[in-house]
Amino acid sequence: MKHVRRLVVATANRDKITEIEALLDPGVELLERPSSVGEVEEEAPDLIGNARLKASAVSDATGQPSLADDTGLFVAALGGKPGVRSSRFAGDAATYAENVSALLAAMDGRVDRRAEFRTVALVRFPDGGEVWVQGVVRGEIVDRPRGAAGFGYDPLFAPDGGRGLTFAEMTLVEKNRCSHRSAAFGALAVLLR
Ligand code: ITT
Repeated sequence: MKHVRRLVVATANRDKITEIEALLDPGVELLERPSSVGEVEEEAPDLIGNARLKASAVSDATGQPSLADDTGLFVAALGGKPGVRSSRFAGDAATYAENVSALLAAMDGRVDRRAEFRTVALVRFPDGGEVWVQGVVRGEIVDRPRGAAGFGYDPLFAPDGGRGLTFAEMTLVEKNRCSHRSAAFGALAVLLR
């Protein structure tokens, strides 16, 4: 639909950017988020809304197309939590380790361990146009953290078809072959070619 070569990245999370860099077409250059754009309050009720808030703030400030990734872990037994509040499950400014502990505690004794990661990847153009896609991976919450790779909830999430390994027990290349983020960015690449 639009042939895009350069995108200003709207996410501030370095761990997500590392995965995105490996997923984008080599012909697409990612430009750093300008420090003049302050932190954007993620107050929308869904991933698309938050992705749009982040990308609009950056494309408005730079006059360039901007790329946002908004991701959440949706756990069936918790009615979809932590969901859009995944970064703040254990409280504002929670660390990854605190969120992992809070999720393990919330899952204590639960038989239904089904969960899914969802990523919305959204590109906002300076004229206000946008394209977005969603990638989903289903799996389950394991009963103790396993693995040291990845970030966030990776030590607790074993994707379906992943030989029982958690994302944190996979290399970046393995995670990027089957993750929510790779599904989203694969679909986005087709739209931007
Ligand atoms: P930005 O707002 O700067 O994009 P963020 O960390 O707030 O960064 P998200 O709202 O998209 O990003 O993600 C919410 C949380 O979900 C994030 O802090 C991680 O704890 C977790 N998360 C996101 N992607 C993940 C992944 O691939 N594996 C494990 N956890 C992930």
